[in-house]
Amino acid sequence: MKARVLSIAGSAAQGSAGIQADLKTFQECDVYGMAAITAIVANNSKTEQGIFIHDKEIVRAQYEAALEHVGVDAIKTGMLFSKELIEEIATWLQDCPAKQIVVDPVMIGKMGSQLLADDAIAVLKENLIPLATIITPNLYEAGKLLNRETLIGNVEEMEEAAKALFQLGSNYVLIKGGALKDRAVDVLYDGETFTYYEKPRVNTIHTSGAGCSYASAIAAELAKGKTIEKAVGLAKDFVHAAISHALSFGRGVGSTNHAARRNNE
Ligand code: PXL
Repeated sequence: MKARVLSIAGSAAQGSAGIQADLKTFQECDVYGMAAITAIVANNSKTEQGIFIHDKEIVRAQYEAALEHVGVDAIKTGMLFSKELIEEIATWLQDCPAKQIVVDPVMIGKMGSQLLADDAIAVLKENLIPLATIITPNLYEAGKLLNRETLIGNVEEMEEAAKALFQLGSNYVLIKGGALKDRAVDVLYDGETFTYYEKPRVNTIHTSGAGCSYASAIAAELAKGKTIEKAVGLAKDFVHAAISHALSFGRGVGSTNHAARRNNE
């Protein structure tokens, strides 16, 4: 049977991030993609109110429909926004049939949208992260989860942070170093050993959706039965290609290019 992956995340109307990025990634990774949409993000430069959070009943209905009609091998979570939604989703995931759960602890979008409420960090840490196979914070998110005052700035600090985050209860921690000054290196920790994933830094501002796509590609590879170490490597290659061939639409931050690996192989 085709591997099945469900994303529980927000819709990013501009198409680069969120559910849109997740589904494009699932397709490129040749898994069957599904979506339970937690919120609609429709920010633009002229409006103040562009974020609409779904009630938990709306998210639950989608989750149950996906599981009943198709079933699921892996779940990826992205923008969950509220304490209430995270508490609710954690109760479903406690006894869900997915063998792999990828939690991307998104907090702020590339365009500055707030994707996680300030009072939701505690339940993310206490209720959801312990259920995760792997969590995929960037440097900023890792720092926030650990109440760090200063930004994580080098590989040694990433290792330290990965050890501390591992205590929250996921099986693996992947800290993404995309925001490091000199190297684009990511650090995977399994409680014993570190694995490093490094690619040359790509000089572009058009990286919207990179984090969503990375976590989704990991979920897709896990659903197909790859080990974590292999899944992260394949996902890193996918996202590196997507950033190397990023798309600009002539204004602001452009999109990662999900078709890049396929078009440039
Ligand atoms: O890139 C993070 C992200 C995740 N989810 C949604 C988003 C964004 C960024 O804009 O809109 C829904």
